[in-house]
Amino acid sequence: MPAPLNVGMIGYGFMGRAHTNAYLKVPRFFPELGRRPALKALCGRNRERAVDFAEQWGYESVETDWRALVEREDIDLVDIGSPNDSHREIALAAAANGKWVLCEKPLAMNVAEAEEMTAAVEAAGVPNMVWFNYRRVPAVALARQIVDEGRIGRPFHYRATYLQDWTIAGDIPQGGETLWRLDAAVAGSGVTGDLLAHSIDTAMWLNGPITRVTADTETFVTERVHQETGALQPVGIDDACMFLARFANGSLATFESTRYARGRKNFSTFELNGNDGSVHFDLEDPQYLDFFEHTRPETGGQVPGHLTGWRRIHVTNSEHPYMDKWWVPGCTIGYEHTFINALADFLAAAGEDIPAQPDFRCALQTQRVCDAVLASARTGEWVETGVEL
Ligand code: SOE
Repeated sequence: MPAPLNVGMIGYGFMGRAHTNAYLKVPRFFPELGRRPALKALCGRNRERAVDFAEQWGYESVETDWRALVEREDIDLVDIGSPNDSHREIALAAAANGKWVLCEKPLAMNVAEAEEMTAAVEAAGVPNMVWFNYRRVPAVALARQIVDEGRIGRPFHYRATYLQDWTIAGDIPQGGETLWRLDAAVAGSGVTGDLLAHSIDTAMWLNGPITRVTADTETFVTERVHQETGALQPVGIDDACMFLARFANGSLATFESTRYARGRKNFSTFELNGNDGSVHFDLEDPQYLDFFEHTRPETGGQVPGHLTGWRRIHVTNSEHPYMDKWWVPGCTIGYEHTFINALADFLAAAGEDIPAQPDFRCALQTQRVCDAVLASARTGEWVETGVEL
């Protein structure tokens, strides 16, 4: 029996739960992966809440200082599920201590931090990955398979939206444990880092590097009470962001994100249109992938005109990505499974000693696009992203 992989989880919020659930489930659904995660320690600043969380989810011990956690010899893997402004320092210390490092998205507050973190894990030679979980929606992975199989052909257009509506009310405060995503000092940015980072990661995974962008952002509520100080403070995040982009492969893109789209809860979509076909995905209907087939790469022949039409693929067959690990055809999986699938990919790659994707270097490219978007929104100019080609 291989040695357990001792996990030190930092953070007991939304992501602490999502990641912990993945550690618990992965050995049951991916039993071939060898090292089974063991919930060794949970780290959170508030001891009482950390103890409650540890008891509820089955962690063996509790730390309230992440520095103690990353130095513990009985920890193999450090998972950073704490707010964005803590990622850099924890990742550097974890890598220096030889730990495997998993980090919640976005990787960092900005490119400079992301570069430092990437250099640190690479110098330490430790397995690393960023939790861009939406790649692991089976329908999104199927889109990638369709691209790889040459069914899209020459790509022309990519279109992404990521819409939510939970910050419209002006009396929602900013900051503190629950609303740090609205505090620029902790989050780094608003929808650009929080939502568009997902869209950009998926876009570059499907359609290659984004080379240049031009963007505009808006902050609709400009002052909010800060939960920690009780004072009315300026809001520094982007509430909405839209940008145009060019991919290295010559295709054009539009991206739009906001937290002010009344009625949209976690509405993330993309569409890729190519010469030979198109794919469309909607995260609020995640078990489906829409595919339009024009040309068959197998024969090079066109689908007869009277038979063309969008095909709605219910992505639950055992032939579909990840689905042989889950239920019988027709039975769907959901949000939490994307984290389990991601963890399975990470463990499989680590077992073979190859980089799991998206690793820190890959997430650094997404960070480059995010920073270029924010820079463009400030200047109104097109900005080169500097993404590695
Ligand atoms: C923001 O509301 C948020 O929780 C993001 O932080 C997550 O990454 C996204 O998956 C769901 O929405």
